[in-house]
This record gives sequence, C-alpha cells and structure tokens, in this order.
Amino acid sequence: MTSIRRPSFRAAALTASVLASLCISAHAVEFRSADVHNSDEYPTVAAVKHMSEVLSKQSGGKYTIKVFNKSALGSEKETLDQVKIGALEMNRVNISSLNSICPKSLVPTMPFLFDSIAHMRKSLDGPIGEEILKGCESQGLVGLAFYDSGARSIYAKKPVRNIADAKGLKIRVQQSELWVALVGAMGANATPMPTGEVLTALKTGLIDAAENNIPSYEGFQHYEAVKVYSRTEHSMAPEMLVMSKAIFDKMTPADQAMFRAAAKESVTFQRQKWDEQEAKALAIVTKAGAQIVADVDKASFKAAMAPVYAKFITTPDLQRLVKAVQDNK
Ligand code: GTR
Repeated sequence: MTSIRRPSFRAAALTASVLASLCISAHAVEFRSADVHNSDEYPTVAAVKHMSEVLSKQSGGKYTIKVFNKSALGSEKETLDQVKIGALEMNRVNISSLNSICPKSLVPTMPFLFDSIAHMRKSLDGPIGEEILKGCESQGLVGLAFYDSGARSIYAKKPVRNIADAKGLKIRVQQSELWVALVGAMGANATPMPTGEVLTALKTGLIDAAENNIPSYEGFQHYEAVKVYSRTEHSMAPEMLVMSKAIFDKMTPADQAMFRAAAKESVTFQRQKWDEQEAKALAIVTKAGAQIVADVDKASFKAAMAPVYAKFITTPDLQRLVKAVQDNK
C-alpha cells in the first residue's frame, strides 16, 4: 500500500498509462478517486460510485471511476498533492483541505457564514459556487462539484454550551490555518491532524475534543471515545470533488462536458443520501449512549469570529464573495 501513498515512479507510470489510454478513444479507462470515509455507503463515497455508473452508461463503457476510500491512498493533504501533479485522477475532500491551495475555498469554510443548509445549497448551486469551483484550476485542480457535509459541531467529554465551555480545550482541527485560527478564536487550543489519526488521539487523551458533522462522528467511531456532541454548528464547510487538470485537459471537450454533467447529477443523489445518513447516524450514536446537546448559545461563538474574518478575508475578491453569500438568502 505504501507504494501508492505518495507520488512515486509507480504513480507516474500509472498516470502515463491513463494518459496513453485517453488518446485511444475505444480503450476503457478506469479513473481512481480517493476518499477518507470508512463506509462504502458513506454519502460522498456512494455519490462518486453513482457518478461512475452515470459516466459508464453515457460513454458506452469507456469511463468508470473506482473509489479508494478508507484513506487507502493517503490523507486528504497527500492525495491532493498527487492530484495536482496528475499522479491521481480524482479526489473527494472537504473544502478545508483546499484552504492553503486555492484562496476562494476559504469562503464556504468561514464560521457562521451560512444561516442554514438551504442557504448553503442555494449559494453553492449558483454563480458563487461556480466561481469557487473554478478558483482551483490555476492550481491544477478542476472543481467538479460540491457535496453536502451538514454543519460541524464540537464533541468532547463534557457539554460545550457556550464559548466559555470551549476555553482551553485541545480540539483537533483539519490541516488548515483557517481552522487553527477559528478554534483559537473560541479560546481553545487547535491541534491539526489528518482524519485517520483522530480516533486514537481521542482515545489516548492527546486531544480532548474534535469537531465534525454527525455522520462523521459516527462513521469514524469518534462517539466511542467522547460521548457529548454539542450543536455549535460553527461551520458548514462543504465537500468538494476535484479532478486533476493534467488529466482533464487531455480529454476531448465532449468528454469533459460529460464528466461535468455526471458530477452535477451525482450531487442530487448525494444530498438525498446525506439527509438519510444524518438520521441513521444520529440514531446509532444516541443508541450507543452519546448525548446530543441542542441548547447551545451559538451567538457567543459567532460574536468571537470577527478576527478570523479580518485575518483571512483580506482581498477584494474574497470580500466580494463573502458579501455575495450573505446577500444570497
Ligand atoms: C469530514 C469530511 C472529510 C474530512 C473529515 C475531517 O466531514 O467528509 O472529508 O475532511 O471531515 O474532519 O478530517
């Protein structure tokens, strides 16, 4: 497995063979797409499999996508590096993993930006979303679609009902400077680490807490280690499906359009799966004894986020996009 975790001769050889097969239109091509989630049924994993079925049908069997979930190809940071250089064709990541690569990805990650899931969907489905998807192209990543990831909340061994409860907690965050600042603005200590290390870190006490949506709290089994999930709902950072621009550019315009359309079609599928998964995961964690704290003083968190906006939303482009989202209710 380690031989494909990082860009390597093997990866380069695979890329060369993918590129070669793209030139022979009758040849069947299987693209690989990475994902960190453990379950084959997790909505993002299922959605890319669905996209593969759509593509296969529309291309008469020429294109399929094989999903390598369970972080089998590496962490989100590692697999994005592979996609950028064309050593891996596709990647489904949380948008936070793109924060250091394409600045516009900061916008949907920002704390308390979206008022509701409907507001998030409406913003990402329109021109604002298109601009953010396009924003990664100069970095070698073609943004194909956004998927839902609900709202992220803090889970710990104790309830976090207001910002004072978060003070001093060691909270795992994604590997993004924005996340370090966001959790820092809560008065907590941010510990960035890849997804795959969080369960052990929670179990050994290396960290006190983490933050995620309920399907991830369940799917990564974090509920086994910390039992109190407080609905702080501090970010609705969506998922993003990206493709290597090096690979995309080798396809014909008709095939490119087919990929874009199949990705968009998988969004509807993913959202339906997402809504079902939120309900399923909630039932699993509560049955296992997790406590869901709903009476959270979200305003106390929101009031502390101005420095995060001041630090990251610094260019006229980013300011325009944030305002466009805020005006898009
Ligand atoms: C999940 C997301 C993953 C990963 C994970 C994390 O919600 O689906 O892609 O980013 O969070 O926090 O590492």
